[in-house]
Amino acid sequence: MADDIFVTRPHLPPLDEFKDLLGRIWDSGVLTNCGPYHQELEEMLCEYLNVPHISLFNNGTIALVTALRALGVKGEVITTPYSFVATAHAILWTDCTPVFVDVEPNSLNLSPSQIEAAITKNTAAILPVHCYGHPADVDAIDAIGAKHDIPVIYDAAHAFGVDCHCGSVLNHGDLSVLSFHATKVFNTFEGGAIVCQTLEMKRYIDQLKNFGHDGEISVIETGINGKMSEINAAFGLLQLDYVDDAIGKRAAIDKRYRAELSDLPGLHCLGDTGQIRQNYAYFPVRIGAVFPMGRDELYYYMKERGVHPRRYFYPLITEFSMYRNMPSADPARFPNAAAAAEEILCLPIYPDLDDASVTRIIKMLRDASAPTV
Ligand code: T4K
Repeated sequence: MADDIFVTRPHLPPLDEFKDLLGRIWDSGVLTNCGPYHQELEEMLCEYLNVPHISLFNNGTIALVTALRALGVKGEVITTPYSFVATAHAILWTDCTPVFVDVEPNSLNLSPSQIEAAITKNTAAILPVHCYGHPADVDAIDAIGAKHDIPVIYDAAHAFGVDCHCGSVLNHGDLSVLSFHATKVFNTFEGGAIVCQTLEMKRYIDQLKNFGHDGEISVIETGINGKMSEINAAFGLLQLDYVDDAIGKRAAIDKRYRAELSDLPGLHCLGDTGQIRQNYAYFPVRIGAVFPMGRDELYYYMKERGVHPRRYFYPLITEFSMYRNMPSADPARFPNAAAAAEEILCLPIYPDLDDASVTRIIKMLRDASAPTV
C-alpha cells in the first residue's frame, strides 16, 4: 500500500546528478575492470573512512569470501550465530568450518571470553560482526588474535563510517569487510569492500577479485570476479556527497525514538553507545517480558497497520539446514544470541523517513504497550 512504511528505503541522490556522471561512462566506453570512477571512489572512501587501503567489490558476500581466501584461512572459523546468513555462508564457501559462539547480552557482538574458550589447534580465523554497526570489543578480540597468532576479519557490513574509541573501527583486525547493498547506510545498489592495512595486501586482494590476473597474460591465483562496475562506483561517488546529511537525518530519527519510547515498560532501545561516531544503520529494540505483547505479536500487529519492522536476526544462522547439525550449532551454547533472536525488532530508520511517519510508528508502539480492553 502507498503509505506502508518499510524497515529501510535506499537513499537516492538527485537523478540529474547521476545522469551527468553516466555521460562520462557513455563518452569513455569504460564500463568496468577498475576504471576511473572505481579508482576515484577507492581514493575518496579511504579519505572519508580514514583507512589506508580499500578494495571495492561487487557485493559484501564476495568480499567476505575473498577476505578469507586472501589470508589463506583453512580450518575452523569462530563466528556469531546472530548475523545475516552471508557471514557464515562465506565460511562454507571457502571450505572452512564455522564454530559458533555466543554474543554479549547487551551489545549482541561476539563475546571475547567465548571466543577464547573456543580456540583449538584447528582455529584458523575469527570472524566477528559489528552487529547493527555497534563496534565489537575490538581491543579484546584483536588481543586474542595476536596471542594465538590467528587472523581476525571483521564483518563490518553494518559499520560504514563508524568510529570506536580510537578512530575508525574499520582499522581493527587484519581485514574489515563492508557491504554497500541498497539497504545499507552507504549504498552503490550492490557493492562491498575490503579494508586492509598494507599496499601489499591491497594488491593481492585486487588480484584475487580480478580472476587472479597479474598482468595481461599471467594468472597467479584462482581468483574470482569480484569487481565493482563503473556505474556502481559512479553512484557511490555521488552518494558520498550526501552521506553526512543522510547519517544526520538518521541520527535525528534515532534521537526521537529514544526520547519518545524509552519510558515504555518492557521496550528497551539498544545501541546508545555514547562517545563513538555512529551511523544509525538500524534501530533495534528489545521486547521484554513486561511488554503486553510478545515480539512476534508486535511484529504482526505493526505489519497489519502498515508498518514493516524486521526481526534481524531471526532465525539464528544455526537454525538453517546447512548449519543445524554442526556440533557448535547447539542453541544451548549461545543463550544470549537465542534470546536476542526471539526478542529484537528493528524499527524503520532511513534518511527520508519523515516526521509524520516517525510519529505514526511511535504512536503505534505506545498503543501496543497500553492496549485498551
Ligand atoms: N554480513 C552482514 C552482517 C550483512 O548484514 C550482510 C547483508 C552481508 C554480510 C552481505 O552483504 P551483501 O552481499 O548483501 O552486500 C538485506 C540485504 O539484502 C542484505 O544486504 C543485508 N545484509 C541484510 C541484513 O538485509 P533483506 O532480506 O532484509 O532484504 P529485503 O529485500 O527484504 O529489504 C529490506 C527492505 O528494504 C524492504 O522491505 C524494502 C527495502 N528495500 C530493499 C531493497 C533491496 C528497498 O526499498 N529497495 C531495495 O532495493 O536482506
